[in-house]
Amino acid sequence: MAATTAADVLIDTLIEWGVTVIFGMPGDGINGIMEALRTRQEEIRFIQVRHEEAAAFAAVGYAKFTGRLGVCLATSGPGGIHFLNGIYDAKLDQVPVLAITGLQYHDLLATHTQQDVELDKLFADACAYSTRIMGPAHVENVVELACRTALAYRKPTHVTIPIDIQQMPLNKADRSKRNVADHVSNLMARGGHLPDERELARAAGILNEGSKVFILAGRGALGARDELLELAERLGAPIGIALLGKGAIPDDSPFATGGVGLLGTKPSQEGLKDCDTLLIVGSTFPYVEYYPGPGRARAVQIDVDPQRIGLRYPVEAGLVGDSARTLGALLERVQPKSDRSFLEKAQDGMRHWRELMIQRGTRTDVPMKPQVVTHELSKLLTDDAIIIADTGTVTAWTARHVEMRGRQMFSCSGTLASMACGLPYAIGAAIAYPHRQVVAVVGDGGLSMLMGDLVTLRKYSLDVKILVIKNDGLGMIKWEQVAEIGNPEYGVELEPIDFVRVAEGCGARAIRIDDPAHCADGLREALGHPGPCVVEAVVDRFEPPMPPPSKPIRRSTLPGRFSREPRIEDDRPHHRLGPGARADLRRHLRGRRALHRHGESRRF
Ligand SMILES: Cc1ncc(C[n+]2csc(CCOP(=O)(O)OP(=O)(O)O)c2C)c(N)n1
Ligand SMILES: [Mg+2]
Repeated sequence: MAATTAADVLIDTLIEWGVTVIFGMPGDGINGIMEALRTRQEEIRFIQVRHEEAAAFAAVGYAKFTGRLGVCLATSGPGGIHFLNGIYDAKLDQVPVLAITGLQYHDLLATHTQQDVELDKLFADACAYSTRIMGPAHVENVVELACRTALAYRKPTHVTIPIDIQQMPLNKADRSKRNVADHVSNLMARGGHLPDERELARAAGILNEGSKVFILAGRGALGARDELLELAERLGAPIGIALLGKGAIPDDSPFATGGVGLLGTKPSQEGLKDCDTLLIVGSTFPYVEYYPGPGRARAVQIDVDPQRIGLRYPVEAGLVGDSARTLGALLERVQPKSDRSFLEKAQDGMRHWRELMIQRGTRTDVPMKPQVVTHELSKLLTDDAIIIADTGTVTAWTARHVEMRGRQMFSCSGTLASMACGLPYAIGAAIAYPHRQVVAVVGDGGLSMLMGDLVTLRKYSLDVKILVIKNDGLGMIKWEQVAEIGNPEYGVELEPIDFVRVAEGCGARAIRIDDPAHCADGLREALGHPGPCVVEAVVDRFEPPMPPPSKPIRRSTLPGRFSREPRIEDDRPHHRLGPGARADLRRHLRGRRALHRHGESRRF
């Protein structure tokens, strides 16, 4: 029997940690690891992608939707470098991901040799733990710690291993004297995550004293649906959702006011503005300007991570704990409120908001409005669908028009807000849940970045639907240039791609939709197709994601001169971002102001 190599120990340790899938791309810097994977393919699957960034994003998507460790593998130098965007996505959205890379021959490192990139240093900022393996007897010690660190702190970790060490046999004689064999355990111990009693009492007191309580729920609230709804019922509190928490409660709940922030709803923003008490559950939603002004509301925050308490809003009580358990403990301590007027006002607002969304989502204009596509999609999704949004105006259309229900799950690159995550997240989701509907809503810009991985859908027969909203442009940035800043658009047009032909070339089914009258039929056909399918939805390229600002807009591109008014969708008409957009805006804003830019002022 062949001797056990360092690479064998690496893969065996992952198997002990319950890892069943690795996303990656081979290379000469990881041939030893690939051989260990080949010989263990019954226990651990290697999913080959076409770009290491896609492997990292796929691992993030897999980890987000399963709560398990996502693992990705890349070769030395360029392979590892390609990982970085996905690994930072994991860092910023707090996702357990282990990146494994190859390193040059241990005795040639740092000598300007081929692919000589010290990846442990490169990953040091992104990862909670990043280290290089120094010999076969080092492998288990390091890899088990990398797995535990990622899972315990919900952060990315990284291990890099020189080419030659990968293939070295694990030899007893090579152990240092203190490295006793088998001294580590491949055990993940989980804590109870229950907050301090005094803080609980203080928090309950604050909630009991408040008369207008608003709940802001984020990703940390995803497993706490029943407790959230029960507490909202008891407090007569509306619940607004930070984007990563989409799906924490069903969108048709009487307590739901939908999203918060730029992509959120007016009732959520009004709730945040008018509440006297704010309960933040598992969210550090970063746009501080959407919170109540500091000191305007008394606040309680629940977060599993003590470092994040008080990060965005001055809270009086911080409950460090798991959301479901902590909400359960609060439920035992808060009194029911009989005054429902704050909730009823939010419910009125939501009735109006839902009508507005239906109006926006059922327009019959040609070219088709992008809202029509996500509006129709929402109705056709199964109750356990997994929905992913890429970054751009597509995020807005998905956030507003896809209404969560049942066991549906949602995610996006929330905090890094990276383009191109959509397709690889969907790969990760479909590998984890081959029998669930997986749909990614992506922009033409975002999809074109990692489009090669459409063929990965075919290779592994993944039942993924990619809905590309084709507006021939970087829509979000175009809107920012024209409507937010007031500049002419520049560098944001995209040379059109025929995604139908690209998809077909990659072995996927493809459907084009450009007529709102046939949108539902086209989507139904795509969703009903067993296997990968790309829907190219050709939409109005001039549709902006928001109405124009009521006050300008950022008066200048200089720091510190931005309008601090929180911006949200409302029922004012959208002004097209096409030719004449600036004239439109000029009319809208009635020439009330001059733009000051770099010392000069000009009217627009
Ligand atoms: C990797 C990356 N590059 C650039 C950006 C900046 N950015 C944010 S949204 C956006 C436009 C996205 O265009 P597209 O994917 O076509 O979506 P659309 O806005 O048109 O819906 C850009 C360039 C980003 N967030 N991520
Ligand atoms: Mg676009």
